[in-house]
Amino acid sequence: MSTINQLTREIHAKIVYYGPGLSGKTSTLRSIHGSVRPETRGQLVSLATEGDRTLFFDFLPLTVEQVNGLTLRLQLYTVPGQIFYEATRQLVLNGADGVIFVADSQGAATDANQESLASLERNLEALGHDPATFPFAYQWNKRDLPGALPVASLRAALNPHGRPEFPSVASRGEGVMDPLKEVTRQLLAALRTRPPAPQRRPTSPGVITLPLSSEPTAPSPAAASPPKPAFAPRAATPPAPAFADPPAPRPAPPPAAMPARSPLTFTRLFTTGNAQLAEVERAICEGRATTAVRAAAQGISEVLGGLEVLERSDAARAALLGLDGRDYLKLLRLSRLPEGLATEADALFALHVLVGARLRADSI
Ligand SMILES: Nc1nc2c(ncn2[C@@H]2O[C@H](COP(=O)(O)OP(=O)(O)O)[C@@H](O)[C@H]2O)c(=O)[nH]1
Ligand SMILES: [Mg+2]
Repeated sequence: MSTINQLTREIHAKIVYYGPGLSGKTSTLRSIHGSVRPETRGQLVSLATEGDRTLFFDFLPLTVEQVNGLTLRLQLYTVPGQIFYEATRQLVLNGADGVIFVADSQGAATDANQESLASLERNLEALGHDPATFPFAYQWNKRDLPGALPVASLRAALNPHGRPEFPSVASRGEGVMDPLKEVTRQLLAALRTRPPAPQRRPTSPGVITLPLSSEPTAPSPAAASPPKPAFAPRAATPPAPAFADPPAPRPAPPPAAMPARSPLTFTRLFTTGNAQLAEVERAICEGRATTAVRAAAQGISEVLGGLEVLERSDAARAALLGLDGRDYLKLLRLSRLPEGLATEADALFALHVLVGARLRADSI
């Protein structure tokens, strides 16, 4: 889910490259990394790759352009293609604002393309996205190979609704920017035209969350709604309301039921696992900043450890969860400060990171 940080004037959005194994997703990120100006890109991180195969995911942070004085920061992810990594794909897709489907153009890959597209549709629906409006483009890759099918055949098999599509030769860096520009255009258009949705959860301080696309909602039972056409063109369906069936507002407790001086606490956001959070808050109130920072780092570690994914390292899990890498690294640094050196601001920052991580983990 994209966010606008009013303090830093930045829009953050996540774009996921989806497709079968070996279709060219990692090559696409490598080519993008190699073709943009160094100052606009971060490090390309490929996690646990074995030879040519991406076992977990690749990640590339990119600063694309200035929009109305706001800096657009994109996070590009790829998913692992192999069938048995479905859980990792779901996690990577969580919070995505747009998807580029990288198809292998070769005739032999037809089944794999179709299976991967079906998996994408399933996972987007499970996240509550409306395929008709979700920012999306196809990248027909490996156009250079003699076994490549005509684009018309790929379109007939994979793009019945005429969503935007682009040919590419990712290994030579050809055509990789066009689908990225197109999906970025779609998600910015969604940002301009959609009013902010009612907030269902409090967000981190200083961060406004906007529904760039249909916002992920809790998975709904498939039987409850009729199947929707995958990636139907925008014009074919009327714009769906952001929340077709808005949840009833939570009734406020009667004032008499509130303790006279109820302390403000984030633990009310969560029904379980509050010990660490309460410890951070208590330490802040008592002026024990170092304890608060260390307890928050411990809390984050517990959140990451609780994720049901194959990744072992906390850093990989933090990236999957969508934690801001700089925040995460800063918290780790603060937690290693000698006793007495952390400030109240450090402790409040640590609390903010922990609450953000808990909210993200809760939304999975
Ligand atoms: N001929 C050709 N090979 C490609 C192209 N894109 C990727 N490859 C090759 O296909 C293999 C798999 O690519 P990779 O990017 O790792 O696929 P991924 O599994 O989707 O990440 C690698 O050997 C690439 O060099 C392309 O456009 N043309
Ligand atoms: Mg790969």
